Amino acid sequence: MKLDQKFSEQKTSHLTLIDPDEQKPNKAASMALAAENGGTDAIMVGGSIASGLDRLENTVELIKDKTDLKVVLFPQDHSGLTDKADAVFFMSLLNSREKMYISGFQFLGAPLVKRYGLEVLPMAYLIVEPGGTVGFVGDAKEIPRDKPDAAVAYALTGQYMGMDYVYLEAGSGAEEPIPAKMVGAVKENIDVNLIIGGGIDTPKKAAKLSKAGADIIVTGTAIEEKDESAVVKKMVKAIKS
Ligand code: 1GP
Repeated sequence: MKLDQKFSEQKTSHLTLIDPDEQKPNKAASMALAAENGGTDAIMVGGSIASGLDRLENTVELIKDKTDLKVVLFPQDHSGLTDKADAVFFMSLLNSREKMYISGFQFLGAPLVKRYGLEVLPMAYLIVEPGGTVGFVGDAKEIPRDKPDAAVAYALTGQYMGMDYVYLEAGSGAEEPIPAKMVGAVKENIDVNLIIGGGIDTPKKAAKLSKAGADIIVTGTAIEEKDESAVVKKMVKAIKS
């Protein structure tokens, strides 16, 4: 089944983010296996800093060897692409000040996406304060946490440009995730899938954001730090019940 179909059919989905730069491929694969045992729906592979093609490809290949999960790329630029994956979030960082993050790296990567035959999931990527590393790297004009209307306007911009996914990103390891009020306001106004990530490190936070309207919850840091399978199991239970 295509990932897009899976995401549309499920009430709330859970994605586990693995940054190939953070650990060796065999460790990444065992994290993915633990996440699969915990009930995650797919693995996202990517990060703010390029990992190198060898590391990226080995990571994706080993994850696919060890699990039955689909791998969706979450590329920082065209160097985050590989034909070993199943799909790609073809993303534009709409609130970047740097045009390379809006359409430049996409221009460089699009022919590769076509040649690799990846399932394409078009996404509007929006950075909200504090934004973390990705806000800095992506030269984002971060959406203020107390301005849900600005998030709604950007999310609608993405939808009207034809994107099927809107991702509100607080930044990996953010102290607090996207405010529930902002999630609710965006959900109320868009008709496409809403992805929420950054700083979701407890099942309670995940449940709150799912209740507020997130269609997909992304967690990364939480499984890097604790017993992966148990953490994912609790997160998944919290968002799907
Ligand atoms: C980062 O939103 C993701 O792009 C995940 O964030 O590492 O805080 O879970 P965390």
